[in-house]
Amino acid sequence: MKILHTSDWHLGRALLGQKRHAEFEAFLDWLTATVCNERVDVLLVTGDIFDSGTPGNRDQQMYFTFLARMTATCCRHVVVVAGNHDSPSFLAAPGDLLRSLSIHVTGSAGSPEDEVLVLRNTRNAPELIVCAVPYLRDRDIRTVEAGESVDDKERKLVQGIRAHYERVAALAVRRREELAAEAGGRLPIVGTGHLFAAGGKTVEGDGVRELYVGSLLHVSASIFPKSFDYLALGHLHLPQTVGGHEHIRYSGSPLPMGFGEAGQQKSVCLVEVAHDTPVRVRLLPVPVFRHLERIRGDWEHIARRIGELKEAGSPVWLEIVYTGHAVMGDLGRQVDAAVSGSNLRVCRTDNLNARQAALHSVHPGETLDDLSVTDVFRRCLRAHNVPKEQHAELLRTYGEALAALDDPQPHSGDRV
Ligand SMILES: [Mn+2]
Repeated sequence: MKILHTSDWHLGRALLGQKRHAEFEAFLDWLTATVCNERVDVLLVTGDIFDSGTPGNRDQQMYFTFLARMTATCCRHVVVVAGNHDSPSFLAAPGDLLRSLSIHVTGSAGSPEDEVLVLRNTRNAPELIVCAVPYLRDRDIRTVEAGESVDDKERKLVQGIRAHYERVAALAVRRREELAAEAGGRLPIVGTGHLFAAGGKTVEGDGVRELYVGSLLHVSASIFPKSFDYLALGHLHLPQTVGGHEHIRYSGSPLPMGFGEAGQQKSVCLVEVAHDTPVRVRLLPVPVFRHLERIRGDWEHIARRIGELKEAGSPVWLEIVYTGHAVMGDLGRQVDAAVSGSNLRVCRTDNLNARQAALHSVHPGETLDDLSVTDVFRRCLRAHNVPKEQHAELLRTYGEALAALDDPQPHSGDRV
């Protein structure tokens, strides 16, 4: 039996204000084709289907259209669990309707009976048990007591998560025993989850949000039941195993969520389970639907790279991070001029030089009152490592700005 595990679609998420509908649609088309080509029997989507608890109409349409297309493929069952970005009640609202199409949705944690699914083949024989555990919210697993410390809170959260998995796994094992004769062998058990496992890798700007307010809770792989043949996790956006276990995995997000992830290979997990052999996992690389690139460096480097990309003619989305020493007050305009006439799109320019702290260089015992405004400006130039040859010109311009401020005659318009 073949299971395809994916998570963290974040339908509706924009990238620095740029809508990404075309990419999401391309991904769902690719996923549909992959399910057919690989003859997938079960699809698991382990949380963060939507980026928001109140997804837009177009995002909802994309999701339901995809599910409708799944019912017309070889894929017999779809299991969807909510992540921390999803609204549990929104996701679960069409649950009864979807169940009639063999699409199982778990919004929030409830009784183990609701989460332990027995999936049956076309001959109505049991073929797989899925423990469809969603993101476990604080209120679902922990009772709050007055005066508890942060440590108490974390300990109770971990205990709550462990206890929930133990209860669900115990029921799954019981079901397996009950169904052994009917199934004609040992039924595989697959679990799901949406949480931060200890040792997990993230990258800056990948949009992974803290799970429990005021707590950096990471759970160790040891809390997961040994009876799971495979555990399909969501939440982290880089594909990875947990604690060196091949059968405990994050599929990762199919699209890079930020420029920090640009160039990372994205994938979904194709899991083959059989009655008596260990699972086999193959990563299927997700094609790049939109090239993202961060260009970081001095102006010479930025201009050269923009030139190369222009020549290649590919429609890349760019983030420009200027780190040069020379002051570039008009970075935005320079970048616009460099990309004009191409199909490059600049999503953000960041001038690190201009942002870097200017007033680090106050000496001990010295206050701003001891310095003239021109002294402060000179120190800014030094703190930014502005080349000496630019100083005279910058001091003169600064002097003009000061003179304008001292001028009692208001200039045309407002000065605020
Ligand atoms: Mn996520």
